[in-house]
Amino acid sequence: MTGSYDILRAFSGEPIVAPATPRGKSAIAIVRASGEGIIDVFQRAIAPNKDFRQIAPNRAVVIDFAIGDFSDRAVVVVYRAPKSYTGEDMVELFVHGNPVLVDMVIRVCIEHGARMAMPGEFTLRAVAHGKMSLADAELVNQTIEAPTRRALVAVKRAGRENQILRSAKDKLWKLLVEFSAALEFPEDEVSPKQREQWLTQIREVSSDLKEFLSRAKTSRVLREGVYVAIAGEPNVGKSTLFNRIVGAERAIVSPHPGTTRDVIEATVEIDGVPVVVADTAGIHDASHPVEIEGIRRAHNTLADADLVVWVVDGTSETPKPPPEGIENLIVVINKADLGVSPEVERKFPDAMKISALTGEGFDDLVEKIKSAWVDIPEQAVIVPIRIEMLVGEALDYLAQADDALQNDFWDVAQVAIEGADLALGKIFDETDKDIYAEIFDNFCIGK
Ligand SMILES: Nc1nc2c(ncn2[C@@H]2O[C@H](COP(=O)(O)OP(=O)(O)OP(=O)(O)O)[C@@H](O)[C@H]2O)c(=O)[nH]1
Ligand SMILES: [Mg+2]
Repeated sequence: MTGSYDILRAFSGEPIVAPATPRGKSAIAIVRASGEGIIDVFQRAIAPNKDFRQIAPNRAVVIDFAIGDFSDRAVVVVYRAPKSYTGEDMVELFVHGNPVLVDMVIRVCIEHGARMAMPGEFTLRAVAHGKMSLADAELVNQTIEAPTRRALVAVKRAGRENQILRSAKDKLWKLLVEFSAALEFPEDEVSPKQREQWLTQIREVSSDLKEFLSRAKTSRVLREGVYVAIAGEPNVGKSTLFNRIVGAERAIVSPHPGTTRDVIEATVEIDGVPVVVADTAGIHDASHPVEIEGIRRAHNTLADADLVVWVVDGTSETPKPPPEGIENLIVVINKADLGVSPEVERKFPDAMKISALTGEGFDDLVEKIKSAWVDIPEQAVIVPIRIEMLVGEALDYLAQADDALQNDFWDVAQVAIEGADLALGKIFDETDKDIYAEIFDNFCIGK
């Protein structure tokens, strides 16, 4: 991935252009452009008779434009450096949402000196011009990627709480200065009181970071979602249950055992978490080759799932238990409307009883599914894995520093505090080119 993304080109300020809206028919499509001379490029490319320098910045203006023998009307907004998203001169053109037209505009801009933007290059340029920190830029992407309302709120909260990380870094920096000054004079014994103060400071910072990290870790499920597989013997009502969870007749239901063969997936939102639910083929000793393949796929799906709902037919005289080794499992007795056989009662005394047909017990099952993943804290934050890892790294260093201080290993403590400070610093300002490439390669074109 890295290597293909050329950071230095982004820093060059050369004019770039890209679609800012997804490809496809839409009411409006936006072409976005930035860089040195971009306003001039646009004028020459699409409206040579209009003096773009006369257009007031940050205002939407209607213009007539032409590309070859095609002409149309559009809305244009011109921004002047440094008052723009990227900090450079920028143009945004709002055209009718036809992808052919978007391509034409982009091509003609390229013919007049712009180049196609790399993914996230607008945001990268914003970082380059001090418009936002690297952590802010990552939050821009997380905002776009957040799959649910709850995830969005958690991303925004992380943005506000970046302050926690910044102030942790500031405290460490101050501590480092104080500490290094004291070490300058090794002949002066460090007083026990002084040492206690340093330890207290380190522990305060650690506990702030730990608290932040724990909220980020348990929130990951908001961003990534969970995968729930519905499994069981044939004809127990898996597809009926699946359809009820999804709220639509997605899977075929029939009284014939062996109806479902392919794995059928659908995404629903439960409690702000994106949940992919999978219906699978009934597991038993099959002889039909298509069914055998379906069962093989069912087993694979079970292995991948974060949670398995094993469905048992309550009326069965010979109910089978779920396969061994499933970590996260809920057993439900279905068809409770028809009564439950003594054998089922005996084999699954703790299982909940539902009727996928009538909906009886269904809400309890959803509650149970919800509680199967870790408790997501009220104050959930979603941060990129990169930030999680750097905070974790800082915490490791602080633990070392704590240990070293207690044993009067001053030099070791100093190096460890430096390490923690450096790790936190990287959250906002990274010097490694490859890391930039990795971050921005994941952005949309035009962002
Ligand atoms: N009375 C009653 N019938 C149910 C219930 N759930 C499903 N059924 C019926 O049981 C039969 C099988 O249902 P499906 O949902 O197709 O079962 P399945 O487990 O997906 O079956 P396969 O795909 O063949 O493995 C159908 O006739 C359903 O109408 C229930 O809760 N109560
Ligand atoms: Mg089925």
